[in-house]
Amino acid sequence: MSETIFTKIIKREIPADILFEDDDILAFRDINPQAPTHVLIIPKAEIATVNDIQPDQAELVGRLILTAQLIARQEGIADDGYRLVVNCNQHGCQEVFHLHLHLIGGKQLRGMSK
Ligand code: DGP
Repeated sequence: MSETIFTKIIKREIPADILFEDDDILAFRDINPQAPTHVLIIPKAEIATVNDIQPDQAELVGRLILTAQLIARQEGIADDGYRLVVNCNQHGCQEVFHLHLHLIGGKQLRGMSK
C-alpha cells in the first residue's frame, strides 16, 4: 500500500488535532468536519480499505470501535448518540486509502443518504 496523508499524520510529518494514541491506533479531528464532533480513528498499520482487513486483524478492528466509544464519552456525545462510518472504495466515496472510522456527532444527524 502506498503511503497516504494519514501515514504522515502518524509520523507527525503534518499536524493534526490528536485525541487518542496507543501503540496501534491514532484518533484525530477531521480537517473538514461534518458535525460538531468529527473524529477519524485509524490503525497505525497501513490497511487500505475494509476489503484489505485480514482475519488476524479482527481484534484491532474491534479496538477501533472501542476507541470510538471512548472518544464519544470524552466528547460528551455518547448518550445523545452518534454515527460511525467506514467508507470503502469508489461507490463508498472513500478518499483516503488508509482504513479509518468516522465518529460523527454533536447534533441531530439526518437519515443515511442512499
Ligand atoms: P473518506 O472519504 O472516508 O476517505 O474520508 C477522508 C476524510 O479525511 C475526510 O473527511 C477528510 C479527512 N482528511 C483528509 N485529509 C486530511 C488531513 O490532512 N488531516 C485531517 N485531520 N483530516 C483529513
